Amino acid sequence: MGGHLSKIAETVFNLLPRKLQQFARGRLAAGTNFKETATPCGLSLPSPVHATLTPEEVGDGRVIVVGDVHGCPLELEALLDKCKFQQGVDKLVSVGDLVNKGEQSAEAVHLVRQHGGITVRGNHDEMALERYEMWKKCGRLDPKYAYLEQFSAEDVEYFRQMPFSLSIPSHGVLVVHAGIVPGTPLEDHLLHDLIEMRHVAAEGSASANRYKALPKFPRSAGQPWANIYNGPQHVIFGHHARRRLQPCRYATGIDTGCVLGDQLTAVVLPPVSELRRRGIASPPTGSVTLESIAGELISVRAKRCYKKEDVD
Ligand SMILES: [Mn+2]
Repeated sequence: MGGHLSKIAETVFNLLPRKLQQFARGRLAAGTNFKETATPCGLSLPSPVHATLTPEEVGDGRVIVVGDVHGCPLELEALLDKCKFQQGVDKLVSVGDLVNKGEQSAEAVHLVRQHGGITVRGNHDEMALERYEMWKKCGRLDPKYAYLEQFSAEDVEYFRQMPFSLSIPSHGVLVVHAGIVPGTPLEDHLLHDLIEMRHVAAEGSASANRYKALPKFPRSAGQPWANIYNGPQHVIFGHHARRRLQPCRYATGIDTGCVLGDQLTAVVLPPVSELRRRGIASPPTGSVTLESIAGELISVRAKRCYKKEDVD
């Protein structure tokens, strides 16, 4: 299962039209050992593709991981206030989808950058970057993406360099936008799956414990990946607003539908000194639950409903 694509096949693949590449990527199984040379929208890969927030960078501050902001800077500001975010001490991390759906996408980006935030790439960030590059190439800007006119050169570079995952070894945490396929090493994932997947299905015999990410269309059965994921890292993710908070054992989904008028949620990870005080090793051993690293959920209510409930 999961054949290895030869160098020639890889070259041929990269010559295919972008839309066809996207379609094919959505249908390749994770773990096919296929080295991607572009992002799912055919853009340049960020460097690194998979980033790490080192213990030195974490220092003795908290790490505050916020859910899908989707152009709602007022709620993000309120959430950081409620968390008593300390600039220069705490680290801000976003699970991605800073833009679209809400009314203040550019302001949301500026607010995250002002706080020195690291954003893990979401499908909407990827789409926004694609529209930007198209605009610069063809001179036409999709009116839905008019906010891109407010982007500075630094904002654009920030988007180009958004990693597809962020590992935080001090707390045994991995942040991705959408999810990971249980049992598949991070490096073997299709980038498309990391920013798009919601459900997985078993592959092969039931006892093999192998899974594959299911495409969004056609809508198919399967189960939310976080229900069967069992570590070792605790995965913090967004993307699945319809399910709101997903407090699974080894993964926590924090897209609580702010733009839909519900809540914006953060996972607050305590400083390393606090872990020590509680007798918790850093890095933690074994499979990490939110409780085992004293992670805390903090939410604020949306000021209003900016967009009607939908499926993506
Ligand atoms: Mn998303």
